[in-house]
Amino acid sequence: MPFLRPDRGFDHPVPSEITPRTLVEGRRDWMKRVAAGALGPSLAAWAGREALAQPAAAAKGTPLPGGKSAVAGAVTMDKPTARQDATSYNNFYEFGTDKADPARTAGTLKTRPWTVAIEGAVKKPRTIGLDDLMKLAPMEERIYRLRCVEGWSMVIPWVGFSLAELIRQVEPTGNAKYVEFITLADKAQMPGLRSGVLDWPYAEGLRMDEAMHPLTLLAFGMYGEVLPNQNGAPVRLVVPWKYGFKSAKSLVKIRFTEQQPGTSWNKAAQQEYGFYSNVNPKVDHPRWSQATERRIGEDGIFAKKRPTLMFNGYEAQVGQLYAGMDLAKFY
Ligand SMILES: Nc1nc2c(c(=O)[nH]1)N[C@H]1C(S)=C(S)[C@@H](COP(=O)(O)O)O[C@H]1N2
Ligand SMILES: [Mo]
Repeated sequence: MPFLRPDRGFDHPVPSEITPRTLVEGRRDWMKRVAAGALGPSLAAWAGREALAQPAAAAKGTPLPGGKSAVAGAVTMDKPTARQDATSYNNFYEFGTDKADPARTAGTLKTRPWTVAIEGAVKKPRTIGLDDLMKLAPMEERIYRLRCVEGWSMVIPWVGFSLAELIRQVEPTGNAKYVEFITLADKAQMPGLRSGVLDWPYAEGLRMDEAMHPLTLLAFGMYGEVLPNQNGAPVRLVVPWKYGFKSAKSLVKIRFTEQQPGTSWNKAAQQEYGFYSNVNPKVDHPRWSQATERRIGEDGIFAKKRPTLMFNGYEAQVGQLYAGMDLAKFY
């Protein structure tokens, strides 16, 4: 991104050196204890459907289990990134531009009460409270690769449901060709807004068919718990075949439009960040190659980088959305 080098690993704590509390350990252990009733009846209930009907206040570490997903490509076999890494090496410029800033400063983000306004070209515009939004469809666990445009990647187990579930309920009109995503911009809660790095509020967009694709996720949790603030609490977008900046955090507005919406990163550096921003090893960023990536926590910063996959490995699922398009032109 304009003020960042593709690899800032040298400036920051090396993620692999942080003692990991892995997803696998943490979650399996938690599920085992729930199954054994060791946490008592009230907590065991959290693991069941009641938890989805009555989401808890978003206290730190609140369990948010997701069921098995039937969506093709929803669960990668790649080893999940340690939770500690995924929650301490973040891009969330509203809380600072250093990778360690969001985990340090996002505690001020107030995630309740929270509403998301749905507006524009829909028959049923409405403002939905977080609790109602969370009940809109069953939560699923999706284990996705996340590829940042800066050249690093992670594997994150999200909890949420397809954005398509929400879109169907608000009934887009024939004029809805694109979807714009607007995130919270509140100076009182977000120290990073004082910097002019980006045009706030952070805004992103998708074409309607991309937004309707079952892999496009509205996420409320990760690692079996509600989202930590630094990862975009209480609700964010996750678009696994696009560079990470398309996955807007802390959403407050979803607007259906006829024209392609502007996006914050495109406005900041048009020749560097296009509207589509599909992960593509053959189309380099003007200032660095996109052919390879460093997997956070796994490879170590001196290890050989791994090849970046077309559409981040989701080509079988999403390739047809771009049939006939010149992806070097529509980057
Ligand atoms: N509102 C907002 N959303 C954002 C960003 C941001 O700065 N502000 N950064 C993006 C970038 S560049 C990436 S790589 C991902 C990082 O998500 P993570 O910290 O949960 O891994 O969030 C994206 N969503
Ligand atoms: Mo990113």
